[in-house]
Amino acid sequence: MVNPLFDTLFGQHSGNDAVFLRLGDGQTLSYAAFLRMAAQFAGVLTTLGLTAGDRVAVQVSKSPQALAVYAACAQAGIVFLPLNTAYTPDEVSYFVQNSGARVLLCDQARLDSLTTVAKSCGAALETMNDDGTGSFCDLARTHPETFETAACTQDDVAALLYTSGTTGRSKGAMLTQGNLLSNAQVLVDEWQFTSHDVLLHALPVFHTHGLFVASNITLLAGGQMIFLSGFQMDQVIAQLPNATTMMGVPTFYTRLLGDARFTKPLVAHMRLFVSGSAPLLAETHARFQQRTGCRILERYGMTETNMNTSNPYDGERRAGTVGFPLPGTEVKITDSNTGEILPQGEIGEIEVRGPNVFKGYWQMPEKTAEELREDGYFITGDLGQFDQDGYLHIVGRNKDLIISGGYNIYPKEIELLLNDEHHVLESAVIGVPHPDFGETVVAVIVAEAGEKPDIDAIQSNISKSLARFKHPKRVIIVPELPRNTMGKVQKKSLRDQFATLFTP
Ligand code: MCA
Ligand code: AMP
Repeated sequence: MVNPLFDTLFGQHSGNDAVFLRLGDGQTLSYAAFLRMAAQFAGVLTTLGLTAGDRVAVQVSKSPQALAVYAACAQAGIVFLPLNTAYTPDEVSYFVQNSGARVLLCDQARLDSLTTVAKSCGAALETMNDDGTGSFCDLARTHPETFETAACTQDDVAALLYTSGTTGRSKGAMLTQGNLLSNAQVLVDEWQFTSHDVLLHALPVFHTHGLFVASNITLLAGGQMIFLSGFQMDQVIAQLPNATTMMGVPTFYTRLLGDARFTKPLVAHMRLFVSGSAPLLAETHARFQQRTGCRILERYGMTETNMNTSNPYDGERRAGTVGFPLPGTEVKITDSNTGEILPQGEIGEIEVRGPNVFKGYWQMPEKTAEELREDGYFITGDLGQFDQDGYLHIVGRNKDLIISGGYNIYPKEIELLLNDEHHVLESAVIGVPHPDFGETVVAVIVAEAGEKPDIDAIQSNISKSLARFKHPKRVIIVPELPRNTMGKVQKKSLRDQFATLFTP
């Protein structure tokens, strides 16, 4: 095989006129047409001077073209670096600079704000809009619809996905062809995907869930995706009758349960609903079953590892658990201090090892060594325990992380900005329960003696640097932060104090 990822996921469909993508407006795109577009994109990237191993940063709205850039990168051996469309130019600047991306692709609407970023990072800036227009797409039309697939090995890096850290800045997780492929193969088998499946795809395609889990599985199985630009309730309700499966973050399912049109007859034909990226409350699981008769299948993954565990397709899907280790993936629960394996039933650090586990962080050997053991186990930062039947329960986090609507938010990043604000002495950013997003961001600040920080000004300053989903939904001034005897801020105490800000 010349290029395992491309040949297995994409190349197998060459000349296949079957439908791959169904769009919200009723248009369809065949596998063959998708591959012709990808070949043209690979041609453009090569003409722009990129060769195997180079990075292309992509901050574009969801569209078939956006997904075809991923295919083009795979075909040309180029490293795909997708970016959340909510990121501000400040945030994008870091990713482009850190990765050394030679090309930055963006929507026309962001061209002005990203011109300086691209220039200062030495990257070529091209545009790609979700309607197929833009400078990159124009260039593509001048290229042949075939491209000679670059030779790659399973160990070659296929994608660089940035994930924030509890200290300092984001780290680029290097995912190899083998990481992506092995996980897709396991999940197709475990979740019984076939060419008859039609996946309702309302997730973004810049994170593991929508990009790799959903798309790679469909590609491997040769099925179809109803490819919506995002989670818009009317469209989801309208398209559910045409789908056989759906994947989502818990917010999708709580929102569906809040809509009276979401009924048992509407989804009676559906064979599978998958949830992940954030904890699905056992209560949501139960309400979903009551409403639809279906039990959601919850699984557990990370950017660095793809999917690690899953509830069974056949067999009991146990609410409040993330199921069993996937075939080929080992999961152990260890003592956070000693790294020793703990007896069954005890709570400890979740560590995982397998072909799904990433190669390391881009140009950060020390960070890699801190989290990826020499024997291949990755220390996830999640706390869990196995029950008597072998189901994994995630019971907490050993990392200071907030997950809002499936997006990860690292408090440290926000605290650093808050601490620089006028009249702010110090701050603590916490996640509190939220009915829609699961958790949401609250900033607790202490004012300098005798001063009164201007909260509106603080919010406005933060919005210049950070993506909207990271903005504190509330900024609260307190006289002092709770600390333990060692002087460490007790975030648990703050979380308890503000637990009911958004929920009764
Ligand atoms: C949008 N907003 C958010 C979020 N999304 N705020 C906090 N958290 C969010 N997740 C902001 C908007 O900017 C807007 O701000 C306001 O909230 C309401 O927007 P709304 O239109 O309701 O939101 P939406 O566009 O419907 O988006 C909500 C969403 C979306 C559909 C839940 O966030 C989403 O698609 N999440 C999926 C994330 C995902 O794919 N995660 C997988 C990561 P304002 O109105 O104030 O301007 S991969 C991963 O975690 C691992 C590997 C795994 O296991 O899968
Ligand atoms: P990310 O960095 O976006 O890859 O997010 C990975 C994190 O999401 C994990 O370390 C977990 O904390 C969390 N996560 C993913 N799936 C689940 C799940 N089913 N239940 C609880 N947490 C989850």
